[in-house]
Amino acid sequence: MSDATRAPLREEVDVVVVGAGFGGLYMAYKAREKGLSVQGFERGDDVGGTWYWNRYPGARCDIESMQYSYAFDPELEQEWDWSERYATQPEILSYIDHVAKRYDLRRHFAFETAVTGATFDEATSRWRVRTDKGDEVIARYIVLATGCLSTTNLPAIKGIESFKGPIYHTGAWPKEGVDFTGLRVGVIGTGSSAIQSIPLMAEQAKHLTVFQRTPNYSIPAHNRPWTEEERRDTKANYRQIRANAMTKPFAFDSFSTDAEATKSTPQEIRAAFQRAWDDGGLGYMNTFADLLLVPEANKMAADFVREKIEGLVDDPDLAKKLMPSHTVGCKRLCVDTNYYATFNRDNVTLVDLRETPIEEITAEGVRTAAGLVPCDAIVSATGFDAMTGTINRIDIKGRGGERLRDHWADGARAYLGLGVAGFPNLFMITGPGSPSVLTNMLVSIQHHVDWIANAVSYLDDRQIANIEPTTEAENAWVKEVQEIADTTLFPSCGSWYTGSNIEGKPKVFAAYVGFPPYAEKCADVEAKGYDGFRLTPRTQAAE
Ligand code: NA7
Repeated sequence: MSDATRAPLREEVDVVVVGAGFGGLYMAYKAREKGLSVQGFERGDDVGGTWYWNRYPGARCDIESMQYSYAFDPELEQEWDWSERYATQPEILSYIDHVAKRYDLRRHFAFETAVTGATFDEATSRWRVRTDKGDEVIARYIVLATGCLSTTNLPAIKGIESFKGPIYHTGAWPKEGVDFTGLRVGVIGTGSSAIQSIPLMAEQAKHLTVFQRTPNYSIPAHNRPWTEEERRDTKANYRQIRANAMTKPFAFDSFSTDAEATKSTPQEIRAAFQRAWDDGGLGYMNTFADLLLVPEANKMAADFVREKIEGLVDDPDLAKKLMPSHTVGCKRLCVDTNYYATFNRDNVTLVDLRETPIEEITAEGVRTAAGLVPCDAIVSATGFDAMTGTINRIDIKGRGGERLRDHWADGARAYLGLGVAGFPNLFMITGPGSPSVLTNMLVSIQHHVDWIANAVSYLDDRQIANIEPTTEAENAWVKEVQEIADTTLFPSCGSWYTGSNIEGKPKVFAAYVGFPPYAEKCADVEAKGYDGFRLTPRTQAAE
C-alpha cells in the first residue's frame, strides 16, 4: 500500500461507495464535486479493483490503453503517457494510483474493509451499512462499485484441499508475484486470464500442463510501444476519440463497417479477416456487421481463426484440440501474445478434459481419466462469479426487509442496470442489464457515475427522499435486455455472460447489447424526470 491508511470513518454520510476500483474512485470524486459527503469501503488494502487483484503474469487490458482511461479531466489525459498499445496490469495500477493521489481520493475510503450488509430503513429513508470490521455507517445513498468480475470462482474439484503445493487463482494473485522456476505447474482453464498468462508461465516453469475444458478463440494483440507521434495525435484528438467511442456498440473508437460477410465475396471476406488479424485485438469482432448476428457469418470468422491455429501449432492433432467450435464472441474473445505457438514448446502439454476429464486433485497433482499429472503448483484460471457474485455476497435488505439476493433468485433484475425495484436510493455502477462487460468499461463506468451524480442533484434540488425503479419498468427492462440479446449470437453458448459457468446460477444474459441505444435511453429517462423510477418527496417519505 502506498499512502493508504484506514481513514477515520464518517458515521453519517450522503453516499456510501462500495469498492475503490475505477468506478468507486470516480464516484467518490464526482460525489465530492457535487458537495456530497462520502464514505467508501474497499476490501483490498489499496485502490485498483480488478487491477489490484489480477496480478498474474501477462495480465493486460484487452482494450487499448489510450481509450481505457478516464475522460473526465482533459488535464489528466494530457499529463499521462501510456507506454504500450495494451497496458500491463502494473501500468494500469500505477495510473489508478496517480489518479487517487492527484485528486486525493484515498481519504474517502476505509481499506481492508468489506461491506457485509446494508439495510434500508423506510422510516428515515437511510441505508444502514455494515462492514466486517464492525463499522456501521448511515447513508442516504449506497453505490455499489463492486465490479463485474470480482468474486473468484474456485471449482469444487474433488480433493482440491488435499493438494500439498500452492493453488493460485489468477484473480487473487499474490502481490509479491510467484516464481515458477524449476516447477511443474498445472493450469486449469483456458479463458482470457489463462491465455494471457500461459506463454509467460511456460517460459519460467520446468513443465506446464494446461487442462483445457473448452478451447477458446484468441486474436493476436500485436502489442507494441506507442510512438511519440501516436501519443501526440491521440492527445490532440482526445475529445473526438471519446465522442466517437460513445457512438460505437462496444463504446470503443475503432474500425467499423456496414459490410456483411454474408453479402461479400470469398476474396473480400478473407482480406477483411486477414486485415483484422494483422491489426490484432478485439476489433476482430467488428470485421463484418453480421458477424454477431448471423451464424453463417460467424462461422466464417471462426473458420478463419481455426485455420490460423492450424498454421501456428506444429502438431496437427494438438492444433485440432486447440480449435474452438462454439460461436465466436459468445464467450469473450481473447487477445494474446504468443498463445497458440506456446504449445510448440517441449515443456508444455495440453490435456483435453473433454477426452480425459479431471477426476480429482490429490496431494501430488491433478488426476484425470488418463492418470495423474504431478504438479508442484496449480494455477486456477477458472474465472469469476461474474456480474452478480459480489453483490449477492452482501446482505442487502430493501423495502419490507426483502433481500436483494432473493429478488434475484431467478436471475438478476435491475432497471437500466442502475437500480432495483424495492431498493430505494441504491445504485449500481455497470450493474446487470447495462452494457458493462460488452463495452470499454471506462466509458460505461463514467457514463453511470455521471448519470447517478446528476440523479442525486436532481433529487436534492427537489427535496426528494427516495428514488427507485417501478416494478413495471424493471420487468420491461429485463425483458428488453433478453430480447435484444436474443437477436444476437451472444447467448448461443454457456459463458459467464449468462452465468452458466457457476453451478446452480440462474441462466440470464446479464448485459445490454449496444452502448449507443442504451445511453440514449438513459438520457431520455433523465430528461423525462427519471421515467420508470418512482420518486417520493421528503414530505411523504416517512408517512
Ligand atoms: P473465464 O473466461 O471465465 O475462463 C475460465 C476458464 O476456466 C474457462 O476456460 C473455463 O472452461 C475454465 N474452467 C472453469 N471451471 C473449470 C473446471 N471445473 N474445470 C476445468 N476448467 C474449468 O475467466 P478468465 O479469468 O479467463 O477471464 C474473465 C474475464 O476477465 C475475461 O473475459 C476478460 O474480460 C477479463 P469452460 O469455458 O467453462 O468450459
